[in-house]
Amino acid sequence: MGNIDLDAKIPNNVNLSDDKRLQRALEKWLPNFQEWWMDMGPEGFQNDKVLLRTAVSVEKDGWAHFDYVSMPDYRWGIFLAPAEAGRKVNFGDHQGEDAWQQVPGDYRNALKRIIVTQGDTEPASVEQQRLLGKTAPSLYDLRGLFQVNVEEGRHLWAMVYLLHSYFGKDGREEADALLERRSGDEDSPRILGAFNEPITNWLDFFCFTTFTDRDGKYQLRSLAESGFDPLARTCQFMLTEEAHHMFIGATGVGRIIQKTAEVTRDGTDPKQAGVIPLDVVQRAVNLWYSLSLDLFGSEDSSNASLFFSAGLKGRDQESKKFTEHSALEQHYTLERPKDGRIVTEDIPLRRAMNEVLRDAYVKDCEKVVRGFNRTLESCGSDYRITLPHRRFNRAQGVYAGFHFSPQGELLDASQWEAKKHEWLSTDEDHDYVNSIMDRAYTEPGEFAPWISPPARGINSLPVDAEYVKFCR
Ligand code: BYC
Ligand code: FE
Ligand code: FE
Repeated sequence: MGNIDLDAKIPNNVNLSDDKRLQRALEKWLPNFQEWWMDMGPEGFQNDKVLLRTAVSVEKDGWAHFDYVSMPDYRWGIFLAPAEAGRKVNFGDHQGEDAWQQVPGDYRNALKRIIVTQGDTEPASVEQQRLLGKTAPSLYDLRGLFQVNVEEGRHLWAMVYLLHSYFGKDGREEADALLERRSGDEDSPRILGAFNEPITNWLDFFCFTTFTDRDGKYQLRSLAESGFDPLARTCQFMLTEEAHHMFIGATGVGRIIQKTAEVTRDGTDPKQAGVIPLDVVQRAVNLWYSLSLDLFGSEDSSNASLFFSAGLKGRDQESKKFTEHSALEQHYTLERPKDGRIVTEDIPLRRAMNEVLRDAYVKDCEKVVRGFNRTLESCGSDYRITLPHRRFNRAQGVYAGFHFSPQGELLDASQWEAKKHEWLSTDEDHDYVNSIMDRAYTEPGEFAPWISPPARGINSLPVDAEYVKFCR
């Protein structure tokens, strides 16, 4: 069960060869995906051999098989976590009923929307990151970027499998549309805000994988609780890969601030030394954290209420962490701006499910930032990275349309205008960062001067291993 049929045209552990219709549909989609990958995937490195992790089984450790592959030959495919016998719907109005193996008719549209929204983010991130290889700080980091990219490509496959398998003709149309929208495109953008923002340098990339991939972790965890069993099993397996994306992000930011702290310990000006000033890092953290908070949707949401009632989308670790799974009687106390101040309001818990999930996310981000500050402390720096308040710079939900400081105080437009360049990445920040990230460092063991080497290499290899072999 756990083994993946790697010889098939589309590697899978869902017995694809037994379902000729589905196999035909996916084989028709495959060349479109390959074309999209060649057009929108990492530019300039498609022939090179990259030390990539590929899934060969979905059992513990089976998905961490390393080999040198060129990215277009990566084993994209369809891997679901093993089925749990007798699984039930574990929350909402259908609690205790058998988990659905087919789409529940009443919720078809809601479910399709969740899957399309999730699916859309995966290719979007590949598009956002497609030029970064040209300024990679090392072979180690180049490999990390490509590992993230191919896995996001595979996550797209995971959602397309669900659309093709369970949603008929309109599912196939949605799957096609996932290859047609483009990140940042004016006429046909990606669905969610953060996935249309440019990622022009490695500071943005590491902040994105720290904060935006972490939104992915929480969205996938809540979908791994779904009463629609194929979605739950798909997301459960995706989560195993997601952890590495966040590792790349958090260690990347950590290595940048480590280098800056070390170089400036004796009072050297960071820009003179060609490293990234810590306030530039702080502004990038503020930007990507607030963009990622928006991805949870509105604090008070009838969609979220429906998703929970219907058993489609649970809370973080719904089955493990909670004892009461109907969420019918409880309330959530929300702070919202009203008449120039913040007032509190109780809303039914089901309507607050986006905010409940965001709470778990915020806690996790706080932990990550404590790690950054331990690094600064151990390098003898007094600087501390902080997370802005969750009201800061929001474009979705009850705080959108207002201005808040990083401490969460309500500001008027002129106060905001006067300060925002201190709080959010500026053009000057980008110009400086882009000016020091002017080429790729591609000799084994070589690192750009603005980042520390990692503590250890990948798959027990040394830091100076040849993680990417160029075939030009
Ligand atoms: N940008 O009730 P509301 C990942 C829309 S990341 C633009 O507030 P709801 C990854 C919303 O669609 C994980 N629009 O929220 C990471 C709705 O539109 P309509 C991605 C937004 O419906 C890195 C309206 O506002 N997964 O995997 O509960 C690399 C009001 O809706 C935004 C998912 O998101 C926004 N930020 O939506 C690669 C899971 N936020 O219907 C990958 C699937 C809200 O009025 N998605 N809107 O036109 C969902 O479950 C939900 O759709 C949301 C919240 C979480 C997005
Ligand atoms: Fe993903
Ligand atoms: Fe990811």
